[in-house]
Amino acid sequence: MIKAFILDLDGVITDTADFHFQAWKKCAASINITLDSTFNEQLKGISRLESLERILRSAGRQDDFTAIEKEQLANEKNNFYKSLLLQLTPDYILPGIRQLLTDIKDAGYKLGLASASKNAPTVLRALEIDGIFDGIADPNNVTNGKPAPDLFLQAAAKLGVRPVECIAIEDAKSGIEAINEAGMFSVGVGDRAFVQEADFLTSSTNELSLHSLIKAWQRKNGPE
Ligand code: B16
Ligand code: MG
Repeated sequence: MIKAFILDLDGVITDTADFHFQAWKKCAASINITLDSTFNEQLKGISRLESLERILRSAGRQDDFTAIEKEQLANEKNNFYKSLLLQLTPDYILPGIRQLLTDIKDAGYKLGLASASKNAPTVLRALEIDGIFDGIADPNNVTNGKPAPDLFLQAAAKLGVRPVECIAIEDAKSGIEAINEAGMFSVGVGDRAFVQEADFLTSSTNELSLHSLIKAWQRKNGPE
């Protein structure tokens, strides 16, 4: 039986992925590393410090900085990212998502968030949807980030539901792996190449209706 829906934030509810990319590009440029959008795909869903490690490794520079210097670089990236977030308004909610959130709540399902972002509370406030979630996983409080299942399992625990009772939605390869590992029904949004391991694929958030998600779950699990 479906009891809850758990959503990713960046790339599913809002497109802050481009802000992350701009901030990492600026941070990387300060140490003479050039980032392109293809490489950026590998950073989606990945924690701040692990993202920095991946950027340094991509340029063979992983041993050039101390832990303190890495912390400083990650802080600089975050400060720039936060300055970009100041322009965020409810207009930044991706197409179809407001209706989906309303339909989930109106139908009596629990609503959870599983974002790797420590800025998630600020983003939700700026989008004016911070009050509607029944459980929000805390990335400060998990052992492993995506692709490990920890954030999704913590969200389900906060909602008081079992993983098999959850439909979870992600835009990143690491996120789909996390959902599958958690034992939830996975829904991938966006470029097929990155979310092909999902139980159900959609090319844009516009296609995420409550009806279509329930139908997809039933095709795999049988009628509720
Ligand atoms: P922060 P999600 C992830 O959010 C982003 O996709 C990823 O690019 C970012 O590095 C990560 O959050 C950490 O974000 O630096 O704000 O803590 O997709 O899991 O909602
Ligand atoms: Mg995402």
